[in-house]
Amino acid sequence: MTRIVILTGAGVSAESGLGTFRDKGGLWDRYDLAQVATPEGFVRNPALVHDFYNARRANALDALPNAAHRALARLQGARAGVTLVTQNIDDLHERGGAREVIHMHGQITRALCSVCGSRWDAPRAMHPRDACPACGEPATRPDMVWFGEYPYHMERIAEALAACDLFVAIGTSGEVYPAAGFVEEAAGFGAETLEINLEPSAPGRFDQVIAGPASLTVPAWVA
Ligand code: BJW
Repeated sequence: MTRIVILTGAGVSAESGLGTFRDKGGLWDRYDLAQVATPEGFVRNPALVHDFYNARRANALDALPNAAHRALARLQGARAGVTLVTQNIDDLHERGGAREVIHMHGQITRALCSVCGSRWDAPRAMHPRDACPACGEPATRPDMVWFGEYPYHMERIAEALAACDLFVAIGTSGEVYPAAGFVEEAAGFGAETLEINLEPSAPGRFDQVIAGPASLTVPAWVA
């Protein structure tokens, strides 16, 4: 059995209408990431951060999975040994039919209490004074990983990287760690590596590259 780890990024959801971060006109051109995607920014101005994520939650819930999400789900359904790790906080892999997705940067549809650590399904809009259903503290935040925070499920991902025969990165710029280091980690354990992206993110970093829009390249690769 060939064991495959697939890492997806914002590019896989771009053709579903969800903006990427670092492309021209992307989210970080329009918002200051220090204000909206760090724990310090949330402490300074929780209303601003909730507004940012409320708008993105609405967009994510209205978006539909595209052919790339569906193709990855088909691959995972058709064979054993496919670990799908996403940096995306949308649920388009699940709605595209994937049976198991590791959300290393959290999920926009979930809420987290920063006092007691409880998690629950987020309402469509969240507000700074929302009380935690478990402890009652008005300390709720979107359940996601901001800069300076420790990504989720790292032990499980490390195990999959160490055991895989093929590592595939799809639609990610490879600028944000620790995800950006997965290719070297997998290669260090002997895996072949493949990048599928609009354009190669870092020439020479992967053994092979397939360039083009994910909605075309991913179904063609999976077929
Ligand atoms: C298409 C396409 C189409 C477009 N088809 N493709 C040095 C070493 C190690 C760490 C650091 C370091 N210096 C600083 C750090 C820390 C920091 C970091 O990496 N900073 C860098 C900017 C340098 N990292 C952290 O703080 C992380 N935590 C951490 O490191 O903890 C310590 C630790 C160390 C070691 C092990 C374990 C832990 C946390 C990072 C959290 C990132 N959070 C965000 C926000 C989440 C919530 C939200 O969504 O708002 O996650 S930032 C943002 O970037 C989001 C994304 O998941 C992430 C990655 O972006 P992605 O997906 O790659 O998108 P883009 O826009 O960058 O790229 C899109 C790509 O798609 C492009 O390549 C396009 O070409 C392509 N594309 N259309 C195919 N149609």
